[in-house]
Amino acid sequence: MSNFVDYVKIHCKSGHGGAGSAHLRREKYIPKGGPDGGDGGRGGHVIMKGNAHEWTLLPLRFTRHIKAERGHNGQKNQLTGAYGEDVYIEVPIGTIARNEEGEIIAEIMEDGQEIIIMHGGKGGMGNEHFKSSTNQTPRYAQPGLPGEEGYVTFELKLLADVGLVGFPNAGKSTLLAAVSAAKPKIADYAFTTLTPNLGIVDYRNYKSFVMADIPGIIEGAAEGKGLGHRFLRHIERNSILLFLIPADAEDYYQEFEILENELKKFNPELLDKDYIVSISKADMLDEELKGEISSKFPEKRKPIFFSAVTQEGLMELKDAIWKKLHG
Ligand SMILES: Nc1nc2c(ncn2[C@@H]2O[C@H](COP(=O)(O)OP(=O)(O)OP(=O)(O)O)[C@@H](O)[C@H]2O)c(=O)[nH]1
Ligand SMILES: [Mg+2]
Repeated sequence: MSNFVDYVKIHCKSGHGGAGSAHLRREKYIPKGGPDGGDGGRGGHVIMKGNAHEWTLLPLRFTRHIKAERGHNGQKNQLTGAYGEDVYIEVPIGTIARNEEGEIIAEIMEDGQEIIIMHGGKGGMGNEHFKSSTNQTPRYAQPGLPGEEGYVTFELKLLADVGLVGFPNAGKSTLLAAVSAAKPKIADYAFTTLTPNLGIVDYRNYKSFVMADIPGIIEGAAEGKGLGHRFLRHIERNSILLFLIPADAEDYYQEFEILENELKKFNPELLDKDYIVSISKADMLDEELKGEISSKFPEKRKPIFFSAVTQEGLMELKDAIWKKLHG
């Protein structure tokens, strides 16, 4: 799978309501024609709709404006104006929409689900409604009401089974590339990965799970340092986390604690998830060093050593992930 567009901002506008009609009936043989102006139609809504066949927000990437149709005006003979046509924004399941204040206004949970994110303006009432004993021929009708308008941000959180957490250069993308068909960019500089990548990992006997490679997290990420903050939210929904500490780390346990701390600061619930600790690039270590590193971690956090380059430990890693996912 390719890169993930996870976030688009679109200016949305629902339709203005159609105006009511102020028409007065005038017919040859009816001397005093009364008001017969119909109501204006409602403006079109802007509707967000779940589509299980979409996996990314990519189709919306170049959409800047979305506008629903204006309601049609009321007409004579008490004809109500037609509704403005609604516009649908089709999104993958799990997409949320936020208003300009950043508040969540909608979340799509299932296929076909529709949520109106901007209501079309109400149509105005025709003059017929304003007829009274003192005014039999009102020449007044209501205008339609304006629709709503503003920027809406659509955001898709990755729905992955396991999320990779590590400093830049820890080898996250290399691992994803080694265990799935994904082809993330790999390089020996920090922040190679700028947007998350997803890959499907085949496991014994035609089973599989989804792994998400996200940009590296650095100290201070929760406060907005580096890219971390923007992407930490991608792991909110991953069911388990895999921490990667590279074999060339300066202080293995400290690096693990920094990562843990950033996640906790961002959202303490993240650490309620099950997680696995691993040491990547294990081809750089001999058995003695492995023993030494292992001894630095508490019993229930003993790391799994693996190398994406030599494939050492990959099966053990997958077994451990599967066990956490499916007990
Ligand atoms: N020796 C060795 N080198 C590795 C291994 N895995 C990754 N590397 C190297 O480590 C460097 C960083 O790898 P990436 O996979 O790009 O690291 P990342 O964690 O995705 O980095 P960011 O995207 O910047 O967060 C690259 O030069 C890789 O070739 C491994 O198993 N063994
Ligand atoms: Mg990467």
